[in-house]
Amino acid sequence: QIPTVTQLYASNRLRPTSSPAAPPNPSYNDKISLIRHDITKLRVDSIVNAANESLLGGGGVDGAIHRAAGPELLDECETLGGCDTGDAKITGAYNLPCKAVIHAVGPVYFRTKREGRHTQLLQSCYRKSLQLAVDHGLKSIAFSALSTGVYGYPSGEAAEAACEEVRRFLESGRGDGLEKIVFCNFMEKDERAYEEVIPKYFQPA
Ligand code: AR6
Repeated sequence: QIPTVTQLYASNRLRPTSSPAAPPNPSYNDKISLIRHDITKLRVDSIVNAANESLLGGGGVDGAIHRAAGPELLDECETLGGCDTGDAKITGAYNLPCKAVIHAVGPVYFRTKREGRHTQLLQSCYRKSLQLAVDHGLKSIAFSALSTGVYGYPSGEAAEAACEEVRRFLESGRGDGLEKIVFCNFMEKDERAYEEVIPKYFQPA
């Protein structure tokens, strides 16, 4: 089971912050979850891969997803013609326990920060991925910590951008069809970052 924000407050794993960025909305707290896990093992409708513009695989979570899904995933990715940074494309999940894989291309931190586009591009990945899930009738979506590995995005800044965009998406009503949005981290530093940032956007009632 993947604990929701509501449950994480109840168990004291999340603590309220003194500097909230948005008013509390308890209905969101039942939709948002945080877990430290191998994303390829999650039984959710969709998982979000941290891909590159070629969509032809790579290391990190991308490599893990392609290995677990099997070679047919690459066959399908080859038909997609790549993907721009900040955008996302959806494929089947093949041997994975989820139903679909959303491949998002996060920004390379140092290059895009120089141009002042890093936040906007990372948030675009979250928004496009959420919209793809909604458009395909998928009820749950688990995000890997996009850009925080090889692409060098600092964990805290990435968690902030992600939570802000997810909150905005839910607030606009576009996420009404979604039942579960999971932040799936692999490294302790990323999970810590989410434990600090989530309370700013998803507060206890
Ligand atoms: N499950 C969940 N998260 C994972 C897993 C896993 N099995 N393995 C790693 N992570 P990265 P990026 C986390 O480097 O920074 C690839 O080569 C990891 O700890 O995979 O967006 C692509 O092909 C980190 O927090 O992606 C691109 O070329 C997060 O996944 C490039 O890397 C993302 O780290 C993309 O770089």
